[in-house]
Amino acid sequence: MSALFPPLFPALAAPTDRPALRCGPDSLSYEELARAAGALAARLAGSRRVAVWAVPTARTAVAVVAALLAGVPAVPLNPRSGERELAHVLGDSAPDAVLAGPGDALPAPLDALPRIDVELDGPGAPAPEAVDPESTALVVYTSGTTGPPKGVLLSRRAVAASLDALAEAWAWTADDVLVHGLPLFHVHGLVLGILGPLRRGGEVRHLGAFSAEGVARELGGGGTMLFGVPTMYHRLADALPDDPALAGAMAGARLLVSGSAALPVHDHERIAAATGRTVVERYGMSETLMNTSVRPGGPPRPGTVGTPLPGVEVRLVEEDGSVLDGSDGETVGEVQVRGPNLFSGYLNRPEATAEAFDGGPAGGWFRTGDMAVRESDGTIRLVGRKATDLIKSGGYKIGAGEIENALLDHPGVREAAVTGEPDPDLGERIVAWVVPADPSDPPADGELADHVARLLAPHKRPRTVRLLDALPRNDLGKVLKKRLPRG
Ligand code: MCA
Ligand code: AMP
Repeated sequence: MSALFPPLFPALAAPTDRPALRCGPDSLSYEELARAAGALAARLAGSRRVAVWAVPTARTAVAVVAALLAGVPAVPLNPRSGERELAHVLGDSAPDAVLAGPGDALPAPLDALPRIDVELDGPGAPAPEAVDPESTALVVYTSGTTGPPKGVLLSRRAVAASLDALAEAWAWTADDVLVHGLPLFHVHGLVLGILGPLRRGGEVRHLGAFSAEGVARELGGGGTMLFGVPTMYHRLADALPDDPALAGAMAGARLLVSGSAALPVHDHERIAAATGRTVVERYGMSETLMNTSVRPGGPPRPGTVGTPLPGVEVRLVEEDGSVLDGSDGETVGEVQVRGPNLFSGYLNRPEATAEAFDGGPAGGWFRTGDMAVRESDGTIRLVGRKATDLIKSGGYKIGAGEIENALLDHPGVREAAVTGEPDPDLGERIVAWVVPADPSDPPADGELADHVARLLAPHKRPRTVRLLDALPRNDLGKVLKKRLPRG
């Protein structure tokens, strides 16, 4: 059976005392990880689906690995989820239990679920991993333009295929030591940042929280690779001129990788000037895992996301449905993707799943909604998104509609529209345009941000609130966001 279904983590099948992961005060070798995750996997056997309280700790990694060993789909929860977002994710995914560290305080909606404490030691022998590759490994929630976030079903096949394609493109091996400080409830931090090194049999050092000091310490102390979102590289670029230790550590790394949003050319240049190193950009999505990457060692291509990864087909499709065959660097088309890296569908959303593919989820092309051109050498350059109501802030994808609905639930708000504006640190910042219920007594500074953070999540809070007498609308009453005054 295991010959038919190769394990996701070969290094856990025959574990050694090589380091596997380190996060804050906790570190685990492959033997220790196999014992801890094996013991927990045995307790999960027979569960339909489990939630994981995805704080940035070693216990989160143990919990997810245990679920994967047991063949039980894991739903990582943002530990900063507000009450509405958490209720939605729990209602939609209906987990049997929540896995959390013994010391973690869980909010009330989780009281209704059995809690399973994640321990870092355990007697367990590694669970035999013989699970159908098409079965769901993870359910990751991601925002759309309207409505609450959708659960993306990621199969074991997709996870394995995408991580192996990256390994080939980046020559990523068991000798690599990955450093990052990404959140563990999205694809970037969890799939690439935790499952990636563990699949290779290498090491991951998670910073707990991102900081330039942490990057300097861990990259300077044996780290070989760094993963981050552009906001993190922007902050590193700011710190570099006054921090020779950071510059030395980054200069010594084998690979610096940025993704989740575009890294501005100016930040590429600042990092290259201070470290002599080029940041490699790769392009992915929760639904597709990784699609393209600039190849290390090849010519630096700031502003592009490189060429398709092994096994991934990428095409650009024009408005009228015709497939672009040229590479003139000018004609814009929607990026559509096909390959073993694709998700299996949205949980409980057959219509949204069908709409997302040209040709259906089985073997069809996934419509990313990203717009791009193809350069003469085949590299893809992303130039925008089809939906203006999707905002990328700090590398998080955030739907304007979700925030507008939350704002409209505040008693001080009569009308609301949300847009993204360029921001040098976050890429885009969320701006709320609000018509107050009582113009003589509008909501106080910070009140609407707190309200959105409490209902949804802090990263979805508006960073700027602009008060208006009325929103610009067309004859049918639709808000014309393009007519909002520039800030
Ligand atoms: C501030 N805070 C609040 C409020 N205001 N909390 C509650 N209510 C408020 N009104 C708190 C925050 O929780 C946080 O607490 C602190 O103040 C700072 O928050 P914030 O300003 O949001 O953080 P930041 O410093 O701006 O964060 C920047 C960041 C972050 C670290 C770059 O945006 C980040 O981690 N981004 C990564 C996103 C990511 O991984 N995306 C991948 C998805 P405290 O200080 O205690 O934390 S994309 C993906 O997966 C695809 C596949 C791909 O291609 O990668
Ligand atoms: P998410 O749904 O949160 O996984 O975000 C996926 C989106 O992030 C993609 O559709 C792109 O718009 C964006 N993205 C990811 N990587 C890059 C990149 N290297 N450059 C520009 N945009 C990116």
